Amino acid sequence: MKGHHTLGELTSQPEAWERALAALATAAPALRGMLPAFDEVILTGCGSTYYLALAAATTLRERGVDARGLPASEIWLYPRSAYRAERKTLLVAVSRSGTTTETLRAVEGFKAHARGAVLTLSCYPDRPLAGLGDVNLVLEAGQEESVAQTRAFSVLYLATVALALLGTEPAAAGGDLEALAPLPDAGRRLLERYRPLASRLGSDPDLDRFYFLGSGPRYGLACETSLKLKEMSLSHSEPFHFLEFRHGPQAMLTDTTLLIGLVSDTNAASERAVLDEMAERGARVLALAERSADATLESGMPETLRNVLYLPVLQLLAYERSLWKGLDPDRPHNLDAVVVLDG
Ligand code: F1P
Repeated sequence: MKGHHTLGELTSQPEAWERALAALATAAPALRGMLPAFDEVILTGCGSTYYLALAAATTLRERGVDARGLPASEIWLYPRSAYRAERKTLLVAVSRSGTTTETLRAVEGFKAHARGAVLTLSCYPDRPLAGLGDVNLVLEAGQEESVAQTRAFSVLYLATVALALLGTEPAAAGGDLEALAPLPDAGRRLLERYRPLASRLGSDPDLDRFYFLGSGPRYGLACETSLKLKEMSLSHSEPFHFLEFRHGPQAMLTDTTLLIGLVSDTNAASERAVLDEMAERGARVLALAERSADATLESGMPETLRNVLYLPVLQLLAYERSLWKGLDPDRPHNLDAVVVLDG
């Protein structure tokens, strides 16, 4: 059956999050208080895991950590612009497969030339990346058969939220993984409640382009969910920071556009204003927010901890669009699960 693996991986995310949270609780002593020892944290990956790095870096910055997200290829090929040897840096390398060439090369180069340490986040214990770090976290709950990441992404992203919670100074708010415990139930509810909405929009013949808007940590998630739509359904899809959409991209707006907003609490008014304005110009809108939206998260959790909940409905949208176009979500056109470079 087309999309069999993707659907299974996508819908089993709440159980995978439960397993991941248990694994992270076991790993907590290695992460607790880890970050203040470093001048800077650089997070890296490729494709989905690069977008994860962007989202995670912003979450860390929100908690007072000097953090950046970079594609692994930039760290490998442009080390002088990526990090400074005199700064004590933590490199957090993220990869589902643990075998992506650029990520392995980035870590090897960093270990040879930088001052600091490496934390790896991956899903398979026997793959090369899982042996390269000073601390290696393997989240087996993220393993998957499909090419496009869904469950792996959310599980690895959760690991970075745990790092933000545990790794910052004890004085910082939160501080414990208990705060993440409501996520699996909230995820279950979202998957059940919004499957029909995702299916309706996914099979809507009057849509031909999709723009994903997200700010703060949600920009990385907008990039990832936009990538899902591209990979699985070969649709025209782009991510933007919310207010950036007015600065050019809105020229592309048509009445066949679906504008998808990952709306925050903090800046809800400014973000909703963009969606409303574009709706007036003819776009269709899908807003996701904690409350009062087309899809509501209803987590009752602090904003920085609940961002993973924006993912399931949008992953479902990509899956449904792919099926509607007669494609196989498990096997995107022209893509392999891992990019391994020769030489
Ligand atoms: C990263 C990745 C995937 C993408 C593609 C190629 O892999 O870029 O995100 O979907 O199929 O590989 P990984 O390093 O996280 O395993």
